[in-house]
Formats: sequence, C-alpha cells, structure tokens
Amino acid sequence: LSHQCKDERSYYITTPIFYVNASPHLGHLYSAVIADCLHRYKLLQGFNSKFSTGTDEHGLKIQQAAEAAGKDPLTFCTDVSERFKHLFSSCNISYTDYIRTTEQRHRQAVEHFWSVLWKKGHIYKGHYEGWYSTQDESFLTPMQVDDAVDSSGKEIKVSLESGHKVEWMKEENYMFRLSAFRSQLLDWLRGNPQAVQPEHFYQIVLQWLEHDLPDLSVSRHRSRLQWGISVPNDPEQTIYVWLDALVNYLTVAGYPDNHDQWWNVAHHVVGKDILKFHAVYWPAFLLGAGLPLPQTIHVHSHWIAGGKKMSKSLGNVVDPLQRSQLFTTDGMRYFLLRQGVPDSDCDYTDHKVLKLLNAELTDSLGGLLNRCTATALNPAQVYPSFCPLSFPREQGGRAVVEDYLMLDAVKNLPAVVEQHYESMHVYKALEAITACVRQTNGFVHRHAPWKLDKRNSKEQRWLDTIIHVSLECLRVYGTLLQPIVPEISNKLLSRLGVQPGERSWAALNFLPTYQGMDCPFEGRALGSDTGVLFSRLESQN
Ligand code: ME8
Repeated sequence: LSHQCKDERSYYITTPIFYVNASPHLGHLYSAVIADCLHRYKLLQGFNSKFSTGTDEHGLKIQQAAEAAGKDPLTFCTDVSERFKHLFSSCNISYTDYIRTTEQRHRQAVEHFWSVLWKKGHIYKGHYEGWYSTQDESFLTPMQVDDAVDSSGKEIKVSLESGHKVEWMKEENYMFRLSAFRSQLLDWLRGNPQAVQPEHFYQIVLQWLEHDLPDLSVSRHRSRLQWGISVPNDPEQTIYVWLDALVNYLTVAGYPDNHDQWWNVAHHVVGKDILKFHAVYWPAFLLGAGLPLPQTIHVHSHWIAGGKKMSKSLGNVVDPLQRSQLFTTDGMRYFLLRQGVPDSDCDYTDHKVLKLLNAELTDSLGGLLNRCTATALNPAQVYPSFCPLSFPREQGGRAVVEDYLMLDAVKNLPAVVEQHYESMHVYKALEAITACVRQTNGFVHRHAPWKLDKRNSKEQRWLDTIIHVSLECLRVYGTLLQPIVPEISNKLLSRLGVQPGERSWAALNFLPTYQGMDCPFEGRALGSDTGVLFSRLESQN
C-alpha cells in the first residue's frame, strides 16, 4: 500500500454522518460524545487532532422525507442539518469539521473516488436483482429477509435485522467487485486484530468474511433516485448513497489532493447497526482505490428505552437536547459515557440519570471538593503545604495502610484511564476514577481533619497535609475528567487554582512533594468561585 507513512502526532476521529430524515436522538449524541471524548483526550496529550461529524443528505429515504414535508430537498436537508449542529454545539461537541454530503467539496471527492474505482476496473455495468430496504438504504440476501404483515394487514417482506420493509429491486446499474476483495479483507483483519473493536465485533466481521461476498450494486437508475451524485459520464445513474456517504471521511481529510496527514491516522466511531458498511464495504472500496485502511473502527451498541430500540413509531425516542437542558450538558455527557458499554445495549431511564449524577457528581466528587476547600478547614483559602514529617509512618507520621493504597491507586490512575480511553471503554475509565474519588473521601473521613486542633502546630501541619493530598487527588480527577465533563472539570480546576496551561496530561505529576520535589501549587491562592460543582437534581415526579 502507498502513503503508509504516519505522522505519529496526528490523530483523526470521526462519527458517522447522520441521516437528515429525522430529528437527532440520544443515540446520535452518544456517538458524538464518544468521539468528542477521544478528541479532547488526544489534544490534552499534545496531539494535533481532527474531529469530524456531519450529515448524510442524499438517497431515496431523504428524497421521500423531503417530499412528505413538502419542501425542496436541499432546504429540507439544511433545516435538519442545522438541528444536529445546534444539538452538538449545545452539548460542547468540539468538532473541527462539519461535513454535509451536499457540499461541493464532497461531490468532487466522490466523483474522483468513483473514477479511480472505475479506471482500475473494480466497477462494471451489470444487472442487480434482489431485496432492498429504503429505510436502511441497504441490499439484503434472501436469508436476511422475513415475512410480516404491515399495519393495514397486507403481507410484506421485512429485513430480519432492522424489521424495516424491503422491496424487490430489478434494474441495470453499476456493480462493485466486492467478491474480489474477500481475501484481502481477511488478511487485513488477521494482521490487525485491533482494527475492529471491541473483540466481539471483530469476530462478527471475520464470520461474515467466511462466506463469499456478492458484488455490490453501487448506483440506482435516475428514474428511481434523483437526489444524489450522478455517476461521472453517465447522468442516467445516481451513485448509491452508502458509497457517497462513506467517502465523507476522505473529503474531510482533504481528498483527493492532500489527505495523507489525516487519512493515515483515521479512526471511526460507529454504531453496531452500520458495522458491515464500515468494516466490509468501506475497506473494500479503499483497497480498490489503493488507499490505506482506517486504523480503528470503534463499535458501540445501542441505547434502548423500555427494552426496545428507540424509534419514532414506538414513541420511545429520547430527545437529547431536552434532556441535556434538564440534566445539564455535562450531566448527560457523564451519564452516557459512564453507563454506555460498547458490548451490549443499555436501557435509558431518567431515573437512572438522576440517581447516578446525584451520587457521583454531587455527593462524591462535589462533596470532596466542598469539604477540602471549606473556609472552616482552610480559612486562608490557599493550596496548603505538604509536611513530609507528618505523613510517613516510618517517620512518626499518621498515615495508615489504606492511605498508601490510595496514593498508589491515584498515581496509577492516569495510565489506567489512558488505556481505557484508547480502547473506548470509557465507562471503565470512569469506574476507576469513581473508585479513587471514593478512596479519597475515605481518607478524609478516616483522618477527620475538622477534629484537629489548629492551635497545635503539629496538628495544623497534619491538617494541611491531609488537605494538600486531597487537593492533589482532586487535581488529578479534574484533569482526567476534562474529556468527559469539560465544564465541571474547568470549575473544579479553577477552584483549585490550576491555570489553563497546567491542565494537560504532561502536567499531571501527582503529589511531587511526596518524592521531595517542589509542588507548583503549594501556597497558591485557591480560585474564588466557591459555587457548587454539580447541583443536586430533583426528581420530576
Ligand atoms: O446510519 N443508540 O445514519 P443514522 C446508540 N447515515 N447509537 C445510535 C442509536 C442508538 N439507539 N441510534 C443511532 C446512518 N445511533 C448513516 C451513516 S456513515 C458514513 C453513514 C448512532 O442517522 C450510531 O452511531 O441512521 C449509529 O450507527 C448511527 O447513529 C446511525 O445514524
């Protein structure tokens, strides 16, 4: 493969581009929050990171939705695309690129990509006959189709996986030689066991590749589909929406001109519903075009409500904008990343959100910050000094075994969190942070600094030491939580007096005084904003 040279300090993360036939829902926000978390984390590590999201605006489904709304397709797409943008900016999704497939730069990229595949002989004109689901914009084999009845009692065929109606499609169009890429795809996966994560989804893709792959229809006749990009040199045919959509990742990278810097370090976040498109069709298209394959495809499962996949017809769709107003943006971000597990579906309820946020953000983290910065314990409102003599047991200090365990846990925490962020197991990172916060709360309770006699200088030094250690723990938690809850972290770090330039991964350096090094924060004034970190949420009913 050409262009394999990787810029080790660059990183490119993407979300799927979302269909504009319906309003954004919780699942869309979830994908965006995961990608945002990885992007922010890479920035904190000093990477040059690019983060793209956007909307998928072509295809029959959109064409029909625009017709039903009585709008011209572009106006319709612009309206809905703006709603996604609004949701993302309200939720602090710090994308660097927002792509719409109706943009000129994208049309050029798709036309170029198509022409390369055509010139290399991977596309041929043929006949397609088979089942098609417009809702899923997807072709299905007879094995993937089932009998059903629609709401009027009519017998229909549906997709086994999505339940959406399918129709028999028979037309002359362009076909992509997907069948020719099976062994190259297998080689790629076997050689890159991290390419599709988590492992469970990697295995699923390998299973798909055990069977022959049928060639894929990659265009529709114009009489059926007008809303799309025409096949170069054949205006009678419109390019299949999935080929069009997948190329968005290249468009943002700068394709066809200057894409190497980003394309060689691309990582995709996708829901499990679109795994085949990303882990089979997309790599096959890329191999055909002679381009490198994505570094990682991070797959996540679905949010469900009341045990069922959220869908408009079931009326169980959770509105992410309304919920983030109710629970705050950081509250929703925290909940989604703390409770969402990549391997299995998660049930959403408002009650769970309320309980989790009150317990972990208000009581545990907020309580710790309050206690350690309260004027009763810290009347001077400074970052107190660590007294080496009052801590270690061997020097007559007061530390107990649990305190040493806590110090070890917090010292190791950045590495643990890093590993879980990298593998997109964000919930495990948050589990580890929560466990440490609990240990620090235990440390404070165990030594009950409020009982110490401030007039006794030895006791005062021990009190300062307890607070110093606790603030150091809080500084680590605040720094590590920035990708998840940027506003809360900012509030916490500002209260500790940690300046914006002191919040990177490199600045973590937990408790330097313990190793006899200087601590830049010692003696520094605390920030003046004494407001609560996260206000307690009240039940709505
Ligand atoms: O598939 N739980 O767009 P789409 C979690 N345009 N995530 C969910 C979810 C749920 N209940 N529902 C949706 C498309 N998602 C194509 C993609 S990419 C080149 C083209 C998220 O609007 C999840 O990431 O149907 C899923 O894969 C994506 O939204 C599907 O969004």
